[in-house]
Amino acid sequence: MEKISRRRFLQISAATFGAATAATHLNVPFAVAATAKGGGADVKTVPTFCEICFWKCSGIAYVRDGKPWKIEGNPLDPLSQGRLCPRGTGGIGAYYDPDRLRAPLIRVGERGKDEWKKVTWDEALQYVADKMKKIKAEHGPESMAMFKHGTGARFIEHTLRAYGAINMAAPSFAQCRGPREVGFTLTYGEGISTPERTDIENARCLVFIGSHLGENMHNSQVQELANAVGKGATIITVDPRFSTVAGKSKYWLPIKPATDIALLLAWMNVIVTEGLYDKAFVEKYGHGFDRFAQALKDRTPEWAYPETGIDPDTIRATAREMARYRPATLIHPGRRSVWNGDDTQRSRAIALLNALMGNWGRKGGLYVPASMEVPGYPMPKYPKSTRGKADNPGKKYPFAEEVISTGVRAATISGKPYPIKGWMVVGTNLIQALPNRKETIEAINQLDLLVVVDTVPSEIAGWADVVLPESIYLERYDELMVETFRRPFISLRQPVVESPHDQKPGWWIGKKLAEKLGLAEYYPWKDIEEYLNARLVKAGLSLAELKQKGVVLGPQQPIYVEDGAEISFDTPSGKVEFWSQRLADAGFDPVPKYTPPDPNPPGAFRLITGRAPVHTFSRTQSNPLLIAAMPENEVWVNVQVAAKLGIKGGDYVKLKNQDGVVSNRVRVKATQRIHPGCVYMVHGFGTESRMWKSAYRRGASTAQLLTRYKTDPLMGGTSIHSNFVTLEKDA
Ligand SMILES: Nc1nc2c(c(=O)[nH]1)N[C@H]1C(S)=C(S)[C@@H](COP(=O)(O)OP(=O)(O)OC[C@H]3O[C@@H](n4cnc5c(=O)[nH]c(N)nc54)[C@H](O)[C@@H]3O)O[C@H]1N2
Ligand SMILES: Nc1nc2c(c(=O)[nH]1)N[C@H]1C(S)=C(S)[C@@H](COP(=O)(O)OP(=O)(O)OC[C@H]3O[C@@H](n4cnc5c(=O)[nH]c(N)nc54)[C@H](O)[C@@H]3O)O[C@H]1N2
Ligand code: SF4
Ligand SMILES: [Mo]
Repeated sequence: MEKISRRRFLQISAATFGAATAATHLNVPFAVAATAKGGGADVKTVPTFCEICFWKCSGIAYVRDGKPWKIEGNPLDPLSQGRLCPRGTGGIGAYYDPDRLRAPLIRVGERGKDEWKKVTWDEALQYVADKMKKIKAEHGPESMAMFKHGTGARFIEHTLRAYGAINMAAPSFAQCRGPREVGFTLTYGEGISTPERTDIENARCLVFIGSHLGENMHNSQVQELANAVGKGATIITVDPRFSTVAGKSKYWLPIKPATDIALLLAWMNVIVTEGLYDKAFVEKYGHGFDRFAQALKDRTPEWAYPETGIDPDTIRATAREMARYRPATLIHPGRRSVWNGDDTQRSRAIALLNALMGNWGRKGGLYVPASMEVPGYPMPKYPKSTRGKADNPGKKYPFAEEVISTGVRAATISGKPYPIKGWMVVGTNLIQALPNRKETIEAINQLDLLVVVDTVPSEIAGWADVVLPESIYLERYDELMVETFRRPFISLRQPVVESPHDQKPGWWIGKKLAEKLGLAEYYPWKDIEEYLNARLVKAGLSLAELKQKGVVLGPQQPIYVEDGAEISFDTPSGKVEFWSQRLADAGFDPVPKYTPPDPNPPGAFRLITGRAPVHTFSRTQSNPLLIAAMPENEVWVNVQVAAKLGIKGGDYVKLKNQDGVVSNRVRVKATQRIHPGCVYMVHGFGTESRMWKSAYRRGASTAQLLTRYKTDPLMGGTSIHSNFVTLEKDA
């Protein structure tokens, strides 16, 4: 393995722009793929899209003497606009990761004990297929479940659906954006989707209530935020922590954690009672506004003050500031909306505050996204199941619109409504992603088969029966990327280099597994290139063109009402539901209500979490370029609190939660920048997987301390901010 130090990486980044041969493509945007000589080396450029997170920016990878050298944004790409985020730039490090899985593994010892034998792909897939056939024969195909995140899961999921599986869950619903999608759908009849339909760039007033752009590095949004700041937009940030975006704000509201609904209700109270809302919008499109206004009557800033710690004058001033710029005022809907278990109602309050601004479909608000039409490949139909999904029996969570990952886990533990005996896990590290590890391990112990498809020996891989090493994104084709955004576009992931060992792409794994299961008819194409080309030809394009450019734009469509975008609301009333009959019928509050959070136990702090600009959860923990930039996380502690505890910045502590779970040691950041009632850590660190050598026990894990969680009664989302910790100095 070639070793790259951070210093060398930075030198490379600085030197590249001067390399004339490499840079010419910037002026010739229709030929981004090229080969040339640069500084005595063979340099080839290959466009492809990133997988260091799920934003999927397109970049141009440079290959020098057959090795990945660097990657830059593809200027044709509306997501990256020619610039990647720091994680995307460091994505090259995934190729050089010393801990990469190199060959398929089958467990020989006890589960979780790291005793493995290296096997061939044929042996590994035969083993998986035999076990899957047995599960199907004994329990039915529904007893094989899947957990997934990311593009590589596409074809493995296809094989599982062909086999008859129906329980496919992504933690990115119940542990991430689920409450937001459901809260907005209940209000507007549709969600915010990915990439978010937020017109940050054109907003004149931006409100961040818990979302922390600048640390949350979703590339397009960070660039848009910088432009909005440059144009003088007013920024209001509500966060118990002085986040990066708080530093760009006119107002920082250091809210007491878990009291956001009180603030949102008070803001709406001011806007309604002072008549500051968009009356024309509400009259034309609003449903149940009078009952909504009635429900808010007593939710004054004076009422919210003792709950939130935000003084009434600030609440009024910020409410008026929002109203002043409407409809170009955007209350960012956030993304990881699972905080306290009442999150769908909080998200609905955010949806309603946006509605008062009349910003739906408006410039600087929530635009109407556009996408390309790319027909699918004709394929045999999947078998129909007569059994319902296992995650949400009796529709206990009536508004869950996707499979609840923790629901599949619960069904695996209980065997109800029917046994779940196999898990196929692709691109998600369930030990870090799901709350309460004990339950995850209890479920794993019920399984006859646990297959993990990963690129590194993550924690979940350590629990597997079979580990399948996937090629990293720079080494493979994947499904085409067709998403909704400001501008319709399509982008291609293609191999930049070959896999260094015996890793294989997801499409190959899916196809070979289907063959072993007797499901070859679900792969009527010879190889992935044939599949991709067939789809592209139907859209009037070709694989050759995409390979060359990486990204093709579709015709501009109107995304604002001003320019002729259509707006309609797919709700029961056909309008924006200020008052929701659906919620009332299901026994929930038709207008969001506030319930005070559980008080901190004496001497304990609420543990809250978020993102660091140079890491993506646990997926970058052994990327040598990114760990050089940030080797471990820190725990943020209010400086006065630290002084009282006799702790200084730079000290190492261990966190102990209310159930006695103790974390790895973690360094203290003593700062004014955090509310005294909570401590903050970036999520993803502190892995317990010994095989994952360069990640092992660096920093502390928020997930390990997440033993208690509340489940959102509307959609089954699980709260992430509901644990309390004390701090103990590490000897
Ligand atoms: N660099 C980087 N960027 C990422 C990711 C990554 O791993 N790395 N992951 C991506 C993904 S999948 C997601 S879902 C998003 C998540 O990113 P966002 O949706 O932007 O943020 P959250 O993680 O929900 O919220 C974290 C913020 O909420 C604050 N907070 C905590 N408790 C409270 C509270 O009670 N009230 C308020 N008002 N604020 C509170 C925290 O201090 C922190 O600043 O980030 C995405 N972007
Ligand atoms: N405590 C706590 N829990 C959380 C969160 C939190 O902030 N705190 N955040 C929540 C959120 S917002 C989300 S979206 C989820 C995210 O949860 P996950 O998607 O599980 O996130 P990661 O931990 O990054 O795990 C990704 C796994 O995919 C592997 N991987 C990376 N690239 C590839 C690839 O190309 N192919 C394959 N096959 N595997 C790959 C990585 O090695 C890693 O094991 O977690 C949720 N859970
Ligand atoms: S936001 Fe960053 S990590 Fe995510 S896809 Fe874009 S460049 Fe890659
Ligand atoms: Mo997420």
